[in-house]
Amino acid sequence: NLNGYKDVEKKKVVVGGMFPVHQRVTSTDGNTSSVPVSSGCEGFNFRTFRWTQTMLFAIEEINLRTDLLPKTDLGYVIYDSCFTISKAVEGTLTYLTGQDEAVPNYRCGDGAPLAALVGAGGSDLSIATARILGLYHFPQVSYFSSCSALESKFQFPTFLRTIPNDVHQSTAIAKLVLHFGWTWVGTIAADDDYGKYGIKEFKEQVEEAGVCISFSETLPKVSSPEDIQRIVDTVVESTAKIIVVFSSDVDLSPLIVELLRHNVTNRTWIASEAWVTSALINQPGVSSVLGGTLGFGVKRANIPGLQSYLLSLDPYADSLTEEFWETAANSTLSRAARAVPDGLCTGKESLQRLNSTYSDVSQLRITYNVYKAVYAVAHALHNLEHCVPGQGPFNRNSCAEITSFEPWQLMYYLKNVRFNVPHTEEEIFFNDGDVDGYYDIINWQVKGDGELSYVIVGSYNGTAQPEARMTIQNESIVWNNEDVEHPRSVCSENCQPGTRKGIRQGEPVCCFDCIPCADGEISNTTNARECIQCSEDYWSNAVRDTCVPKTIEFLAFGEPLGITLIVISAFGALVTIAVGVVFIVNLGTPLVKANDALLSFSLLFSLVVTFLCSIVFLGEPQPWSCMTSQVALALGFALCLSSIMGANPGGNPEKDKLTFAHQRAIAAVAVACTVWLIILPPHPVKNTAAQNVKIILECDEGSVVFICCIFAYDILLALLAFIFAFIARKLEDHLRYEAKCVTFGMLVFFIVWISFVPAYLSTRGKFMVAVQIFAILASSFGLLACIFLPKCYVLLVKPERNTEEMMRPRSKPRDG
Ligand code: TCR
Repeated sequence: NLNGYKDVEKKKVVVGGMFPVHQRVTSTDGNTSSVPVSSGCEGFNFRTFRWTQTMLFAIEEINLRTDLLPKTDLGYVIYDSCFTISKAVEGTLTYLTGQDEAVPNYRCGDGAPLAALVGAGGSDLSIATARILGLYHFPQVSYFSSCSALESKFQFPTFLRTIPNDVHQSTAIAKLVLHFGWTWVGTIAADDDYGKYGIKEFKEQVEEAGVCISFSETLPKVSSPEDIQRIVDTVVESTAKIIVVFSSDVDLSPLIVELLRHNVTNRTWIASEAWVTSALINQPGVSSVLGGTLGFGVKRANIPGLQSYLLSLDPYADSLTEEFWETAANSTLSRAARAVPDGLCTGKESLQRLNSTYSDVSQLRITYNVYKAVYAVAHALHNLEHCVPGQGPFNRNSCAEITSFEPWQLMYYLKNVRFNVPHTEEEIFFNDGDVDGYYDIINWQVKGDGELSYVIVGSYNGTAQPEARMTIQNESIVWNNEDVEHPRSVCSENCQPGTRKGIRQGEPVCCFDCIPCADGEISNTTNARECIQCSEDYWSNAVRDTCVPKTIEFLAFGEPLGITLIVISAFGALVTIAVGVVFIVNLGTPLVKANDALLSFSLLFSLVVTFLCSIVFLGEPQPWSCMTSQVALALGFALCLSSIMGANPGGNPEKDKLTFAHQRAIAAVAVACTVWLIILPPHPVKNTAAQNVKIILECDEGSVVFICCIFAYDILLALLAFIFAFIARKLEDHLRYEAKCVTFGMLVFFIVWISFVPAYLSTRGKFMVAVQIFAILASSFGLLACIFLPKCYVLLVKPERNTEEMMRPRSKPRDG
């Protein structure tokens, strides 16, 4: 007996039910000249009809039980909310007042109390009905209004539900997105509270974690082709590969149809609970678009006996079953099932064949929630009935009567109900009107025949510790491409070390350019915001991900150039010494006598000094070597040039004065140098500025002015020596030859040092030192060769020319 009582003696209680059996209301013609009538509904939904039947099944089951409400029978009255707020409100008012005679199923006229309303459908419907029911403190138990807005007990004091609050689901989706590292996602929300609140919550959670939303679209309630087309375009244009959809299947299906038409593949869809196992979406052929979808489904259960109950439906029971039968068999039910002409059905058609959505009990999720809701009401009524008088919860420990209780009294029991659901042993209780947030993670996998099957690949438990909430088996997920790897969805790829993020003006933070670090700057992490400047002695490597020590540069003794220079200068020094030896051996001979021997030796000594001081320029600069090198060079040249000047032939009358002057000058230079060394000593420095990648070790000369002065003095001496020699050129024979040699030697000296300046200025680092040494060596060799080579030639090869006579002044040149 579906809609009555089994036993007349039993007490009666009526449970209300509200289900969106139809998908929409029929549009009215807008005619205001006739009496308005409540609009009809259209679009019969088999899935929600199954829920309706499940409620009846549960009520029947409870009525048959002897342990639950043994002395009371449950009746029911069911309203169709047609997925529309106005219909839901209309139904609620009808239910509360009991006035409408046209209500099918059951008319509550015989004084049986109304227990609670199971319903009313989507969250926006429940929000509307809960406000009215709240006014009367009338309990409402919803099986699928999951919107987080309904959690406010202040606004909805008598609202309870057997579906988890969407806060859990939004958190779960956010966790899933973060789990796979997707930072660029699109969202699509239904234009109702469910979609809007769900997506809002999701966005808040992921944006906190740095995920960017590529696009946010809203699915219209009354779908227009333009709106759908716009959304399809957005999806196609966006680079986001992950799209989160918070919508009921009814609202989503037009979009899926259009996506199929445009063959929009290679996207991964994240399904909210409302469409994750929907047969309305999972039509043949959608696998190319929706294969690999991941979604969250509420707890699933098997309800034994439900399928046979569903299949044994009596087509003639009421107007809904009739309509169901007709829609399912696509024919008109003939009341007189005798003769069956074409287009009529008999009610004997096999339901199993007719419609699978209705009788498919493989994914009982919302259905199971309906079942739980009815049981929750029954248990609350049971507790109410079995209240021990004098120990009741109400005023003065009184109890409520099952035949005449007030809605708020039942509300008390419903709030505190705690029971195990038959067949599953799941324990149900309400915590502030909500149940625990437990979800299965469901993956849509394409089977061999192109059909999609739902595979559970993990779960989410909102009551667990934050780290342990989500378990997911990555390996068992099948994605929408052939890849084993999970898809990637980022706006810009990570910036590798060596680059930094460059913001794109006016775009989300997840979209950026990677800009290489500048010279001397590095970044050693991925997605660095700034490059870091290397410290002073360090420089960036080629890929700019580490600072490497700058190479230290100086002209070392060991390297080929250093060795060459040492060899040459040592050779020069040895030759000079050899010349000195030759002079000592021939000390008494006219030639040596003719040239002031002392001056010759001081000249030779100064040349040895200059040769050797070039070695001091080599090697890593040390305080002592910096001090010695320049001073020794300056003094060496000063001595050398003044000797040449003093040795000037020609019997200059001023010669003695000159010699005296230059001795004092040398002494002055020596004193000046000492002062210099004490006050502003040259010292080694690291030159990091000249070249980025190198540290050049060099000598800081202390005072540039001073060094210039000393060398200027050398140049002055050189000029004087040159001028004297040039004048002496016109003198007697052998002196003329001598003077020519000196002139030539000085010329070499000038040429070397003049060409030294540009060469020195155009080189860097250790080659500067090399150039300097070359100049020293070249000028020293030049002087040595020009001044001493002819004399040594005479002394060693042509000793016969080494006579007094040859040395004596003559009036005429000997040879042309
Ligand atoms: N809560 C949604 C509506 C909804 C739904 C569904 C609609 C849920 N699950 C399955 C159709 C089929 C979950 C709401 O509005 O609260």
